[in-house]
Amino acid sequence: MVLGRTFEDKCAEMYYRGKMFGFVHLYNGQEAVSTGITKAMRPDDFVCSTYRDHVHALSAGVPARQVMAELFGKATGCSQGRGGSMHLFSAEHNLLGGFAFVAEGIPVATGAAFQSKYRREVMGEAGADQVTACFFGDGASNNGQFFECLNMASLWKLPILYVVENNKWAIGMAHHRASSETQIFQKGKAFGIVGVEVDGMDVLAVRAVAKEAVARARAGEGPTLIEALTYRFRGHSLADPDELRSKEEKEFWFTRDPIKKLAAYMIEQNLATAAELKEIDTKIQGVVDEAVEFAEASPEPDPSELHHYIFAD
Ligand SMILES: Cc1ncc(C[n+]2csc(CCOP(=O)(O)OP(=O)(O)O)c2C)c(N)n1
Ligand SMILES: [Mg+2]
Repeated sequence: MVLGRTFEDKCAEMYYRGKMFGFVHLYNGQEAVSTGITKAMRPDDFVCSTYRDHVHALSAGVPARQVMAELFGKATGCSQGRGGSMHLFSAEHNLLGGFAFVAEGIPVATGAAFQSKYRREVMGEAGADQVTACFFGDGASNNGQFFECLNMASLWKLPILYVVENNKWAIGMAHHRASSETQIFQKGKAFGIVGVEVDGMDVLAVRAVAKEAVARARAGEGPTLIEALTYRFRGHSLADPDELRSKEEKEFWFTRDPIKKLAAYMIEQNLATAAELKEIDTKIQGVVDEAVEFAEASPEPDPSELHHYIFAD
């Protein structure tokens, strides 16, 4: 979580210094969701993200230097400089993307879950028991692809976690103004899918829910719809002046900061001292600073490479 937060703060700094281009959507405030879900999974499981994807990539194990280099458009980036902020991808870390269109990842993740099941049951590959985590927002849950995919995933009992990061807003559209049923997890019922609501500012609560969902998926019992109640601490993107959300609302959620909450819990339970937590901050700051140095020093993609990867080689 500290890596995610520190990385995103550094992104904001680099964006305003003109080091990266296009839209950049930061994840500050939502770290407990990515960490709680992904750390309950295996490294060979699949993760599918949205345009708010930097921290999902980091949680999936993509090194910070590769993510930062991608944001700088450099050849050493995880998408070799072709993707940028919204199109992070790593075959090595089973990160399926990075998608600019709202809800675009949902069918891709559903397909990933389908191939695990198909390889295992039809092709007889015993080791093909990977689970997929599909992250998306409250706004995306009103898109048709969500409903089509829930239907098929339930029908085929696919090994997938649909993780809705309900941060109350879709750009400037408040969730309660856009959704006929504001409790998104309730929508699982219509498809015979287990739906769970969890405090998305509490990493241990998210992890507990994720563990159960992963076990269900791995055992062939099908998908889970997890609604994590969370909040983004910054504007929709770095181009958003964030004038639509009230000061009171923001302040309410700042007090529930998932990193501060876990730190307080760890100190109270004698699991760590303040000095040890400070050491983590210092170490992570070093990782992020090194990622920037790496990105700055890396070469631009070679123009002769431009046509690679447009079609499968
Ligand atoms: C298909 C499509 N429609 C509209 C947009 C413009 N758009 C970008 S982000 C966004 C809001 C999505 O909100 P949500 O799913 O809650 O995710 P969050 O940004 O809150 O993480 C919209 C409407 C888009 N990118 N794709
Ligand atoms: Mg949202």
